[in-house]
Amino acid sequence: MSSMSTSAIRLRKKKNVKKGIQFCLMVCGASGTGRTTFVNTLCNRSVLPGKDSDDPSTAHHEEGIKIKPQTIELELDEEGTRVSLTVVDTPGFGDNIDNEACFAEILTYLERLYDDILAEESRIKRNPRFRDNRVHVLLYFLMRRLSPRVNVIPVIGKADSLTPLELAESKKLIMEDIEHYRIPVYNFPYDIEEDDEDTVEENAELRGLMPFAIVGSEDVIEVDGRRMRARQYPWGIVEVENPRHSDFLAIRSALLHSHLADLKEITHDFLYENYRTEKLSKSVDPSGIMSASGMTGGGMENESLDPQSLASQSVRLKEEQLKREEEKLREIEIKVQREIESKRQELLARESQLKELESRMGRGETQQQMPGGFGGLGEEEEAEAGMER
Ligand SMILES: Nc1nc2c(ncn2[C@@H]2O[C@H](COP(=O)(O)OP(=O)(O)OP(=O)(O)O)[C@@H](O)[C@H]2O)c(=O)[nH]1
Ligand SMILES: [Mg+2]
Repeated sequence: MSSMSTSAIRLRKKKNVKKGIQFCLMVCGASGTGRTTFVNTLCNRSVLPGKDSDDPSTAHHEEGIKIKPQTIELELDEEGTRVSLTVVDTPGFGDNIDNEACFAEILTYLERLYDDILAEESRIKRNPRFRDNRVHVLLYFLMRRLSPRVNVIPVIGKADSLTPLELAESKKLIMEDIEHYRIPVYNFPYDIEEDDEDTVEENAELRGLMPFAIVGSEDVIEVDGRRMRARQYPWGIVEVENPRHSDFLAIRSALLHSHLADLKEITHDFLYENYRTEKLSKSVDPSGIMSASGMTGGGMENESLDPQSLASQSVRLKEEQLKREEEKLREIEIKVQREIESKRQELLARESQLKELESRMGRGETQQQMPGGFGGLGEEEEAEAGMER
């Protein structure tokens, strides 16, 4: 899916230069895990404000989660490729004793944006200023509950606080958990047969890095005459963009260059499409299709919600919906045909009555006409008329 011909890439670039391509990233994780610093490092400027230190008198209050979208324009390279990036921060996530409400709120947020698109799509006259705010990727880990609605990429924040051995071990354990619990994550999908060699190699490499080790910094430091984002410690310097220190470069180029289009495509073609089908089939038939397809609340835990199964589920739901609509149409058609047939019979009867009346009039039997005009003659009157003749 992420393979693209060079001319397509060139064309996309050309388009993007003119008009910033729109992309939305959500960052999710407990307080202090480095979300703000990562976003500011990614955008190379202060997008999200730092946190004021907690007031000890209120620090124990559970504030719940706040969902804060913010849009900035980014110029990516010397060619002037622009991205209109919306960053959605989720302060307060995971800070409560019971975090159920956080998941529910994020889910409601993701679904509300899908509902906005659904409503916009069904308008007769589209709003030219409508902005698609759907979230294309969510950065954090172990987000099984949210995966059916958004591309999730697992990351380890503040990776420099782990020794290389600890980091390798953490990565291994997290991937084992993801596999064991079959948590659907965006795993840089590729097809060895269909995709070109470069795409396969690039995606396999990115998949191998998961979960991405992230180091962020608000400071720009001069190292060997070059100014760079880095973290300075008494014992040395951690360079954000040094692949030996962190996977920041890999995740940045995946998000803002190589996989931006793919993340948007999956959001629209699978995640949103699946939501749309669920929603529409719910409104067509609230009786049981959702529970049958395993896509209701509990269905979120469904183990096979990778893009492929989402797609086939979506197709199946659509087929079922179409079948029901076809049946309804067929019923209406039969009803209409019956009505037409009965009207035709009625008309034929009237026509023959009319003909008979005309022939009688021709024979001067007009006085036998019924008082009601073309009401026709009953059997009795007909018999009477026959007797008079
Ligand atoms: N060692 C290290 N520290 C980091 C890194 N990124 C951020 N920090 C530090 O971790 C602390 C919290 O970082 P923030 O970016 O504010 O974390 P946050 O997730 O936005 O936290 P809240 O907004 O409070 O929920 C700050 O002191 C940062 O300097 C990193 O990559 N490595
Ligand atoms: Mg923050």
